[in-house]
Amino acid sequence: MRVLILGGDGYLGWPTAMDMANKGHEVCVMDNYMRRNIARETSSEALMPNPNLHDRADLFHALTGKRIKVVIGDCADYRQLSNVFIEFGPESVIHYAEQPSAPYSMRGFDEARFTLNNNLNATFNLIWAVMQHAPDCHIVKLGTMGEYGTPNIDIEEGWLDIEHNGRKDKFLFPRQAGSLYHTTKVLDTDLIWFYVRTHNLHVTDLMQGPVYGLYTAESEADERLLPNFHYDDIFGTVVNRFLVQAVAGVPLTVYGKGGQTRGYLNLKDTLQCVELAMNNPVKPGELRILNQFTEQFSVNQLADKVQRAGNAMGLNVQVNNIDNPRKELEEHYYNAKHHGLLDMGLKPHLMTDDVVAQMLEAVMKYKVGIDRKKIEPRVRWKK
Ligand code: USQ
Repeated sequence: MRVLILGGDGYLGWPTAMDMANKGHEVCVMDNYMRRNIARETSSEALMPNPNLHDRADLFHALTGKRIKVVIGDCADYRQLSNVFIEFGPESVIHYAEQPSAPYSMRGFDEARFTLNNNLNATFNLIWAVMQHAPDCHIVKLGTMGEYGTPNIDIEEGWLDIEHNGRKDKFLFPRQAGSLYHTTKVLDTDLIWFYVRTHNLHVTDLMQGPVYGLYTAESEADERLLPNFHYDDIFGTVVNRFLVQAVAGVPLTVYGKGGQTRGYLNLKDTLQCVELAMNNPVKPGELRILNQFTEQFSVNQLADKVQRAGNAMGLNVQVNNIDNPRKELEEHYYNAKHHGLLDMGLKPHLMTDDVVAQMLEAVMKYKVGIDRKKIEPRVRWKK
């Protein structure tokens, strides 16, 4: 299949590109280096060295004989995206091309406006590029579990059956996000659902929880192929941050009471989920929504896991409940359904003590590069 990966330089985009190319697909990645630029502007660079996309693709070719086509371009610019569609003719497109950081989106007016414009324009342009140049192309779009927020009822997979005044209908599950970034994903969903209803697009929306981990099959074989592994407060997700903190001897930064519960998944499982969605496209006029995570944990449970595994390795891991920079519920009900991907064949890599220990060992190899200034939260939600 010809697979176009938008946001192909990212933490998820690059491993997905290698995985797809290794499985025999013809892969093109498009990226404008937005994350690299924001990381430089905000002193949030990744832990491991990150060769640019051309160099990574050359290295991947030298190691595997397989090619990944690289386009440095901006999906929020319709002309650029349109040209890629015309030249490459994708049969599937995987849409990661968004500003993915909740804290960055809450930093101030410029960052909020950029996140809103970038994310909505990229999605809107993708919809139009598909309609104009590749109407049969299946869109696999990365949504986020954060769109649902933390409601006091069970979270269904995308949709909710409602009975009201004796009549029944099915609607998108209510969304109430906790950051401007997450809100742009809600707006994406509405935009996509509108065009699916009216223009027969076919779309799978993967509602993903926070991802953790460093290695996939390709980077296990050669570490120069590692993804951008962040541990800063802007791009680092909580598990990756805790791993680095444990190795650096910094007490784990549990925000507030630590009862915040989310659905988590291993980077390896993101690849499986995206592949399952791509290989099982939906019919035109259908929006399939799948909740993409494998296990639910509170922040306190995650801290316990990292502390236990770290201490067993002699790291003396401390945990510190610090003032929560975010506005979010710190104790709440959370029960999110996630059957769809399991039914399609997902084989989860769960967060066992061994898995945590392996990740800690991997981070230890890069300990010398840890910059402690990147760890403390620098962005506060206005309360
Ligand atoms: N947290 C801490 N300590 C930290 C960092 C985070 O307690 O040092 C807490 C946060 O307050 C939050 C939870 O851990 O309650 C998860 O935070 P996170 O930074 O790992 O995840 P989040 O900001 O929600 O965003 C990340 C990705 C985003 C993706 C989302 C999935 O950056 O792109 O959409 O995970 S979800 O969280 O399900 O919305």
